[in-house]
Amino acid sequence: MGVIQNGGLETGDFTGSVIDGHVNDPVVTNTLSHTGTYSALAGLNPQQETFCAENNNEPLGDSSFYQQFTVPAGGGTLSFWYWTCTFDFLPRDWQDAYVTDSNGAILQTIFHQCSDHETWVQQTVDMGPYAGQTVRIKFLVHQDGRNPPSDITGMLWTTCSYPRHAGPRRRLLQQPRQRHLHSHPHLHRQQRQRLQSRRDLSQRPGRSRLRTPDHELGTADS
Ligand SMILES: [Ca+2]
Repeated sequence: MGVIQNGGLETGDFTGSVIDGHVNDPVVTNTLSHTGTYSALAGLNPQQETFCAENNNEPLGDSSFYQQFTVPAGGGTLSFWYWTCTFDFLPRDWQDAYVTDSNGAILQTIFHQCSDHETWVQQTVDMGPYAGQTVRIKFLVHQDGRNPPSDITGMLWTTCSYPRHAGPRRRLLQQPRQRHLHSHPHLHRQQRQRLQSRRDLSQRPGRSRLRTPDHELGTADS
């Protein structure tokens, strides 16, 4: 299980996330999915059945939601897909994605735009700068309520993935260990074999122990 909960919205609701921008409330919808059935929609006006169309019912305000999680020690890369629609442009309406701290203060603006992709776009975020921190990934759509003519803006979000054990952490732990083994030429043959067999064990899938305690290597010269 990854760090992000319900990343594909497949519960059909916002389980794992918090809605904090209520104009209008984001919704989980099966109108347009990437993989699976559902995606989350911020902005537009789904409460009045307006989806990517000009119906003179654009609200004025922010529609947003976030998910809070603790970034693993190895950082890693967060990935998500989004889909945008607009009849407006900056600086009147916008579609934003942020990394914030646990108080909601913005640490990084992933994007700030008013785009009309009308196709799924993948976005990745390097979480290395936030290793070990509790942060939020947040999605926000602002609409300026200009009617008529309505120039409405929205964004869908889905399929957010972020494995708990990111690749860089595993590599960082293995590299020093291998150097350590080869830097001890005076190890007895039995000790070398024992260490080699432990390394083989540690590389089996599902094995979590990645390093031998230093004291087990410390008998080489005695
Ligand atoms: Ca607008």
